[in-house]
Amino acid sequence: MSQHIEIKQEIRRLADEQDAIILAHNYQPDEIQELADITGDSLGLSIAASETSKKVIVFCGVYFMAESAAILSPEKTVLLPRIDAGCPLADSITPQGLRKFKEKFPGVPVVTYVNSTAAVKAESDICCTSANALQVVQSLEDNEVILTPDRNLGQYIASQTDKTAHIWDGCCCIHDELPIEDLEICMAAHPDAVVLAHPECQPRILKLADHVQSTSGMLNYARKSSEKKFIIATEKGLLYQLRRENPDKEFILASNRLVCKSMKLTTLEDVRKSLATMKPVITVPEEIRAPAKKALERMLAVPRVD
Ligand code: CIZ
Repeated sequence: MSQHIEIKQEIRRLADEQDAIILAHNYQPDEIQELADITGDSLGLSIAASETSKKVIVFCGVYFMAESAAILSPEKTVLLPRIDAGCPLADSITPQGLRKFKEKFPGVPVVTYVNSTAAVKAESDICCTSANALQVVQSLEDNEVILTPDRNLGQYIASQTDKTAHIWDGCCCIHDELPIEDLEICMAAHPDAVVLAHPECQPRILKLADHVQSTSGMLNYARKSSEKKFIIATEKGLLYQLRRENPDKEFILASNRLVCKSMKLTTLEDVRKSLATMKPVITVPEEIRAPAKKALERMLAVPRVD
């Protein structure tokens, strides 16, 4: 414990020295979220990164998130303490794969979830998050859309709109593989709990949920709700913020399988080392950054509803 205090003090000293802000995604380990200046979802953090006056962004999350920060803030130094923190969902689609998919549906706009690489965003017309996907799709005049890369989010959005959706077959294995039996056991043990599920879960899980929400949506919902007990069907890390913000409420993880190894890679020592060495720096080549930024900015012009 005293070791934690010392390393946190050292990180704070280095952050001041380097003029750095530390951002942590909602799925990061508890001690990283505790250390961070700001916690949030990937888009919220990238917006915070673009608005800060700090010169250095330490992004505790996975690769595509640091890329989004670099897309929106090319003048800042973006550090990703664990260069090996990837995202299987983002890796489920390549720019070449998307180009081929687009050829099947000429002229149909591509809506790409922010959980994607910069190169895939660059091939897209507009981005979306799990919090604003429906608003983004509805904001388009077209009656047909291509939704990438998450098939569960795609199917959920398609079920909420009259538009024809062509959906890429990717998924977040953590959400997709949530066993329905685990949720059912949890619901039977806590019949008085409200079930909040992330739209990256399979449709059969979403059918059992009282509300389908992004991570920021779940945080808002729990904050405002007069209910006292919640079953949470998303990555375990979100429980840290939910419990911190709502000490009078109970939060139960729907399954102990809801743990993303990539999200849990970052340690305090990684953050310390990253600030001490100013590595690894994440940059996005300009020919990818400019069109990817366009897709992100087009999304940012659509009002965000949580
Ligand atoms: O976009 C994000 O940050 C993720 C991974 C999930 C969410 O719902 O916020």
